[in-house]
Amino acid sequence: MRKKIVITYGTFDMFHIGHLKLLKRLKEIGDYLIVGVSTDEFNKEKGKKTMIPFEHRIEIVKSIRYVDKVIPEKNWDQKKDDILKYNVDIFAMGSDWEGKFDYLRKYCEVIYLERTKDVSTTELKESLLGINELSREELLKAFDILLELKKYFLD
Ligand code: C2G
Repeated sequence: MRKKIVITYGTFDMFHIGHLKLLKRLKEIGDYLIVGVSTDEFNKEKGKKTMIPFEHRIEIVKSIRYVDKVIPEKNWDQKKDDILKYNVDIFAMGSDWEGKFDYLRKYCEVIYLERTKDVSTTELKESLLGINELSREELLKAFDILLELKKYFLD
């Protein structure tokens, strides 16, 4: 029986449980999962700043047990060609993209799966930056105390 082929696309920056759950669910839906990973150049076009370079992001996605094939996602328009080239049965994205790719229904089934709540690359980045901010403030406070101590004991 012919394998049911599923395709999805994404940046997969700072790979997290939301990405993993999506890929896991997609592999449960089909038999063969292709993932298009956005190149750094395409992310610039998407206006998306990534922490992790493309070569690392695609390597990580390739090593996920649910993923059978990875391809670079270089532009918005390659989806139709990819769907035809790889005989894709289902195009799937997380629900934040609901409706955005319905035009692909001409070529294959299009589904949108519920996004995993409370986790996103943006939140991860903000919490990391938050820690960074905190340490800068803490450092400045510590320097002030050290200066006071120096004045008191050494001057
Ligand atoms: N996702 C999810 N749950 C999250 C975060 C992301 O289900 N908490 C899903 C998104 O809906 C998307 C996939 O994981 O289907 C990859 O997310 P991103 O890396 O943020 O992808 P994005 O930058 O939205 O690029 O042409 C399509 C674009 O390349 C999608």
